Amino acid sequence: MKKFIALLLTVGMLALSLLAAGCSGGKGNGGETAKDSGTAAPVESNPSDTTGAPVESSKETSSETEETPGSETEGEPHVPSFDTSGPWDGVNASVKWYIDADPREGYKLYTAYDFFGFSLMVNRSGLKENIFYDEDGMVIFDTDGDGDLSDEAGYSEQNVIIGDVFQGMEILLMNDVDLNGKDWWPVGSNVSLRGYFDGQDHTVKNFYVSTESALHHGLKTSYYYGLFGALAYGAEVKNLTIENETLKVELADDAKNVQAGGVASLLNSDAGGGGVISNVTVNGLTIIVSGNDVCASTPSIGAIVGVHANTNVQSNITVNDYQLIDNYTDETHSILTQPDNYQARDGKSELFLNCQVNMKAS
Ligand SMILES: [Ca+2]
Repeated sequence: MKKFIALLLTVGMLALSLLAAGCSGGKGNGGETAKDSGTAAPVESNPSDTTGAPVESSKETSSETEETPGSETEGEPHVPSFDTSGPWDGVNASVKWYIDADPREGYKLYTAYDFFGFSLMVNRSGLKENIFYDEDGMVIFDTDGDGDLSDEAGYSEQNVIIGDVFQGMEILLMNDVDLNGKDWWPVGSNVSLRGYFDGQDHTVKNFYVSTESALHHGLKTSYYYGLFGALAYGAEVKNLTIENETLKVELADDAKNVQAGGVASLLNSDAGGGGVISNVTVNGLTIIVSGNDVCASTPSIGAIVGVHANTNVQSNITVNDYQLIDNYTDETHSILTQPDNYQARDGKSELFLNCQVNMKAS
């Protein structure tokens, strides 16, 4: 009888471990599927529904830990896992500004790492992928590419949030940030930003978006090129200076609906409230379009936005030193841009109040 029980236990444990192996394998696969579905169609689903409860609970736990700092001061001084003060490294991100925030005061971005954390939160919201972070609020990435985050430094299963499109919320830029010439993932690449971004007269400088950029950060393909991708549901971008921006639009066989703009790629339709840009200056914008592809639809290129698909007035926007380098050789789909260069299609020039685009002197 004892032998029989021991046998049962062994079989049971074997089954359990098989189940566990199946689960961890499924995690990786599930992630891939989420990425695929994110790219297949524009995701305008219900991110507001998915952003509710877990966000609140994560904030509660973080504020609880803040109220009991006593034990930490007695031990070794805490050394942060990462120095976020300098220019962006093109990889890492912080969400500390989010988990510690009182949303009533707005979400405050202080560093380039915070700014990328903002992009990551919006874009992962579209991908429906969780964001795990360490005790300093640095996002944990799968550095060894095995599809498993639990083997990464600083991982804790409790420290997790889901993405957010910031519907009706204010996001404040508190400093100038240097993106250091790295591959930028436009904020709202596969889902629209819905919040109010106030640059507070600060500058975001030195960034680059190419076909590869989204790939580097977890999305296979993005059709959006700009500091911001799509703005919708009343999203705003205001009081900001952008400096030294390059958009490298390479059109491949599967390219479609490519939209590139110095500030944002797409101001979405009026459904829910469109998107609004005001008081933004771009100093130094180069858009390079290349490729030769009969399958691609016409790429929409504008110095301010690629496509203005709503009836909101955009105001006080200036682009200086704009350069459009056209190496696109598809005879059936030449680049689409309107004579004023503000945009490529849909919006009327009357919807751009007190705006100008100054070409780079050749
Ligand atoms: Ca890993």
